[in-house]
Amino acid sequence: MARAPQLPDRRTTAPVPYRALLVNPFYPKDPNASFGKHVLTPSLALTSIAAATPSPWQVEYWDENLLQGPPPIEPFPEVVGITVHLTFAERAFELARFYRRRGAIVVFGGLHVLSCPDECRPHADAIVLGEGVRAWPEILRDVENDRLRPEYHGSFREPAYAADPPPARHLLPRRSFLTTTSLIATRGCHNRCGFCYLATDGLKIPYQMRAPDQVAAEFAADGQPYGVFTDNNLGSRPDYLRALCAALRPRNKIWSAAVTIDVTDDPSLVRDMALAGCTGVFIGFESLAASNLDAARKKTPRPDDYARRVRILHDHGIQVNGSFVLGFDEDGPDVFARTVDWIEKARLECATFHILTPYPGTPLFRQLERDGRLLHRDWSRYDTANVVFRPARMTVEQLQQGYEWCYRTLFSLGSIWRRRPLGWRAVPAYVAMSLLYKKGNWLWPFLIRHRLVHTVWRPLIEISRWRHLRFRRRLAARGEHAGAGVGTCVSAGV
Ligand code: B12
Ligand code: SF4
Repeated sequence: MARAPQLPDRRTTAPVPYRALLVNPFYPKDPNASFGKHVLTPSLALTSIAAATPSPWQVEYWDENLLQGPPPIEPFPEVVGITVHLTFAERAFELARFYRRRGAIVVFGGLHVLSCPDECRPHADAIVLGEGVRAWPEILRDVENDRLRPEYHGSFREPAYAADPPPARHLLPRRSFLTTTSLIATRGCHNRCGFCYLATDGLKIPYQMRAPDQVAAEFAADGQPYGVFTDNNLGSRPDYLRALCAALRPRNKIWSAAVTIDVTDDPSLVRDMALAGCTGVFIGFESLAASNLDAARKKTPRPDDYARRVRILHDHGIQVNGSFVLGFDEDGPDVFARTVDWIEKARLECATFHILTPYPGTPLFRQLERDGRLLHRDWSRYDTANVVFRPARMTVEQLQQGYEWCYRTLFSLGSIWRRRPLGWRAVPAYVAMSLLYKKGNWLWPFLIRHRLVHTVWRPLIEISRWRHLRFRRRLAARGEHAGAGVGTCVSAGV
């Protein structure tokens, strides 16, 4: 899970006209966290643009992280589209060199192209800054007519977003993911936290929403029992979330989504979510210190109210995967034990930890650069698992070791047990899922390589869905407090 597949050293045939290949490059996996999260659900970056491919182009999809080797060279593609994030930019450049040298046209898109265009430009024949669904068909037409431009711009403000075609999920290898139903209903967020990629210079994403019925239909069309919303914040507009829930409810599916904790402002909204099939939420708590949240300009309820709000979600059968950022300026060496202790007391079923990471182009990056606190610009280590700046109130080593300690402690059998759901019926599924997800890093490479991910995970999902439907009937019949703890235990999120 640490090394990219080797590229073949063979002669290739001439590029086949109208043949396009889309590649998600390899990135090394953090051994402290679960390898399972990388095969939970795919990114929508490439399936979204694939859906806009004009005829007679044929498109193939390759995700190097599924451990099936390097991307294909037969038939040799005329165009190779690569998504580029900062952590795997170097691998993207290597792939680009490989395909360009053999005659393919390479196109880059993705977050890193937007934040560091000058770095990406020399490695590709064309780069796309921003939204790609409208640029992709234009690029292919320009290739056909031999008038490819070096740069294309896509606006995330495009009102046509609501009418985008559904992502081409049929291209995905279904057995390789827990679910191929990654969904996206909205983009943007009402917050603009200083450390978030949404605060990147030049990235303007107004909160936009797709028609609830259209999203629900997409969910049904993929035929899977479980869907994961990849939205930055599905709860930014409570009225919209409520309408989406109304559209999802008759489908009898289960799903998870990233939301901010203020979704609990109105417990009736949480109830609607539960009745619509929500079994898990991914919540960026970020920090238990209000001063850190203020410094990041995150508009959020106070940390001393977090536990009560978590209980509202639990009371509605929704499991909570909390995301915590370590290394804010107010964090001293006591932050690790304090955070893990709180997570156990609040009985969060799952949590992810992230070392504060200044993404290029964000206010946080500018501030740390100005203060001379950046340690290097090796983007491959800007993956929230490595310390890349000098922390204010501890040493680099303390932050690194504290981060690793948090994962070790939270993934221990003792902690898994201490955080079990209060309702005893939910405990067996929770324990099974936790062991697979948190203690299975020795097993995941085998499951991924042999495409057994879906087969192994699916029965647990089916049990969760079946239990959820029973719970939901009780919830609908009895009002708000029907019981606790039926979630899928793996909530959306990174
Ligand atoms: C699904 C997801 C994952 C999945 C799959 C990741 C993968 N690379 O395969 C999993 C769970 C495995 C994952 C893991 C991680 N992720 Co992640 N993930 C996401 C998430 C939630 C959704 C991505 C998505 O589907 N977006 C929707 C698509 C449609 O938007 P898009 O990617 O921007 O693509 C559009 C354009 O950029 C453009 N485009 C993109 N590629 C291309 C290519 C071409 C050729 C063209 C023409 C256009 C084009 O067109 C697309 C359509 O408009 C995003 C948050 C988000 N909502 O975007 C975070 C996000 C991308 N992840 C992030 C991070 C940090 C990680 C981790 C490092 C976290 C961690 N510590 O574990 C890991 C490791 C991954 C890595 N090393 O890069 C950050 C990246 C920050 C940054 N500045 O790079 C994000 C933005 C989350 C965040 N809020 O910070 N992730
Ligand atoms: S609330 Fe989350 S998604 Fe929204 S800006 Fe802050 S970190 Fe980003």
